Amino acid sequence: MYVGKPVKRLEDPKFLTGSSTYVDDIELPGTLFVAFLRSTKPHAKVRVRKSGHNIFTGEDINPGSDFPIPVEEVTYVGQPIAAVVARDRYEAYDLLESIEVEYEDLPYVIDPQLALKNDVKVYTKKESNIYEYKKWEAGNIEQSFKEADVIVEGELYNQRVIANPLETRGTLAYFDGNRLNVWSSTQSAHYLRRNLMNFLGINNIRVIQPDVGGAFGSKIIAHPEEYAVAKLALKIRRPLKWIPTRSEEIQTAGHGRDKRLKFKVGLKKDGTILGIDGTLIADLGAPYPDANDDEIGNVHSTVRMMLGPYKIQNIRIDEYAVNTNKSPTQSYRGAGRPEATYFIERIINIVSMELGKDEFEIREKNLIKELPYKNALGITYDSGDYLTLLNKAREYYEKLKAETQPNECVGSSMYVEITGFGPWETARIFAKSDGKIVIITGSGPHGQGDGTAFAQIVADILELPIEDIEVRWGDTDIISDGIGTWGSRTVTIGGSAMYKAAEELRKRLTEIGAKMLNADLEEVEYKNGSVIHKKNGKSVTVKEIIQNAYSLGYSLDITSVYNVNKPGYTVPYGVHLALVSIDRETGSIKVKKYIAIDDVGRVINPLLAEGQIIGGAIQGIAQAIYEGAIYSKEGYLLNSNLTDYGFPTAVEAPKVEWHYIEKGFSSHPIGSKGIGEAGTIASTPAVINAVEKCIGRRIPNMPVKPEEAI
Ligand code: MCN
Ligand code: MO
Repeated sequence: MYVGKPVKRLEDPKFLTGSSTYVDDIELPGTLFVAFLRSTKPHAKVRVRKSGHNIFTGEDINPGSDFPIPVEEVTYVGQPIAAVVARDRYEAYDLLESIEVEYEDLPYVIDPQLALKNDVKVYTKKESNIYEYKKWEAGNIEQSFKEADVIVEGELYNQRVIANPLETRGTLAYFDGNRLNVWSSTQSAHYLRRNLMNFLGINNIRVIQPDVGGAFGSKIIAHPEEYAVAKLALKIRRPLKWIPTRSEEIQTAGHGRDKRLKFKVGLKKDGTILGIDGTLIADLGAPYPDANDDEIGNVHSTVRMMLGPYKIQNIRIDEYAVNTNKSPTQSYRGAGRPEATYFIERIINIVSMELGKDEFEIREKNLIKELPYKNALGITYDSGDYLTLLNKAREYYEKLKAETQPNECVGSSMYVEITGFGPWETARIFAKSDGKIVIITGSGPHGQGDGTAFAQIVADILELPIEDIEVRWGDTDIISDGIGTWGSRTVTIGGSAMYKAAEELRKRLTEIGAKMLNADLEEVEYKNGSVIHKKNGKSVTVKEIIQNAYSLGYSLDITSVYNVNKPGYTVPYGVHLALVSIDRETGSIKVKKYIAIDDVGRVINPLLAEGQIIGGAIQGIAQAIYEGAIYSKEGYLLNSNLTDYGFPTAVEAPKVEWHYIEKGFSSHPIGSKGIGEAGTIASTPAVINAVEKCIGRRIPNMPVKPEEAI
């Protein structure tokens, strides 16, 4: 059995030996380089002077519309407004400087709370800045507040952070006279293909996802530049490559979170939470349909998961999702759930400080103890044992507390989150004549290691050594359709599709084996990679079966689709702990130790899962104490480079210890739940809660500044 074991990543040899291939490594003869001119105004009427045949504007790409490239009106600094095509990137960036642009300034609004007033329009062609107002209500909040002994109020801001994967976005597009070929640093080849088909109005498109150096949600949607490069490739008929600079990347892609909650919570003296009343303001940044549609789903997740693992029956949230003249926000690791967990777990800490009680006591008092459970806003928590995990975590918490020195505190957070989204995923499996089994996923892993997990699953079903399995993905030509890698869905949903395809292949191999043994199906069994006659003991190996399949009239090429039943997600949970040390003279904060205890159902590969927790935790720790997009009043991102933007490195990384229990399996055949985002979701509040305890004052904003920690 491979499932459950720490199998080393099959992906790694090529990365470790430097033989991986990212978009920028692909060289096609005659490639031209594309660069984008970007708006220097937060809001303006714009006119780009076309002073050469190699300068292209919105009119060339999307005539008559401001999307994806504006023809008339820009709405944020950094928005692409024209493209140049040149022999190389140096010539391209030089050419950008020669373009003349006329701006006619329009009033702009940077602060979402001001934008809500609608005094200044973010985009003159939109009636209101409010993208969505929604009232969420369950139970009876007024009544619950009447019954409360204590009411605690506050405001919490989950700031705008930037995904910043090591590899920026990037696209190479080439129309070969027959079809459009697009190599892109994306989280899904098939999803990008669908987007390009819609935009370009042609179907003959092949999308290839080469090796991708991280994405963290920022490469789900198609960005304006990806649409533009594809369109220009059709016009110019030369291979076109676009690779943004790091600053362009930080300025314009992967912005996430940016949600503010004003809350009132009603409590009994014993810590029972009766109800939460609040106003949520989500800053969507500038209008861009792909990003805004993506982010609004995350806003809903924030509200619906804000009840955490607690049986709170009364809630009322006024949700405002509002546009501003800043870069659009979009999915960023956790996509709405980090904000939800942040809000509820910060409330738990604040309340425990107000009542003078231990936070674990408050948690236990309010904890959901029987599952499945439907929360007041309709989210079903499918399985697990929250109390057992909480108690186990409490032991680690006490141990960590015993280790603390002066000016050190232990913070904690407990999360539930939604993962493993449907509605479906595909898997293809085929046998090669050399006896190797090729498996292909319709999803798009980009660093997580799902390929290794898929090979483990298939090797177990076919009872073959993992070395016999070859894993592929990331090309719309090799599998008919697919969804992608996000929402911590890939191993659970993509893995279930693999499971289904492998079972089907095993059945077919057994059938062919029986034929070769001149036996009925009931007379044989599949075992250890062979089909064996139960009575006479004769057997044929998978390799022999593969070599005879075609002459016996069988194809060994199967594509399976795995469909997800309602509710269409599965809910892991866990408790994370951060031991934080503060230098009260300099205000410097360090996370010294980090312990995570999770239940993600069946752990397919503990090495991969632990890696996700380590990386995720560091990302979330960085949000608490290092990161944040800083905008000037005039709408300029002030920290759009790696010197100014707090980016965690190994130096800042604490030792992360990971423990897991397997109490809450999902209903999917492989029993797993997602873990790809859990670290990011749980760590931020754990760290802030620790800092808050140490300095004894409420922390409304992140990252915590040194002057606030003295
Ligand atoms: N795993 C496991 N057992 C489980 C759950 C997961 O062994 N019960 C393993 C899987 O085999 C896989 C990894 O953990 O290797 C993550 O699996 P899963 O939770 O299914 O998440 P996805 O593969 O769908 O990854 C998406 C998730 C998201 S949404 C973001 S954002 C994110 C993340 O993964 N972006 C990442 N982790 C990232 N890691 C890297 N290196 N780069 C990114 O861009
Ligand atoms: Mo994601």
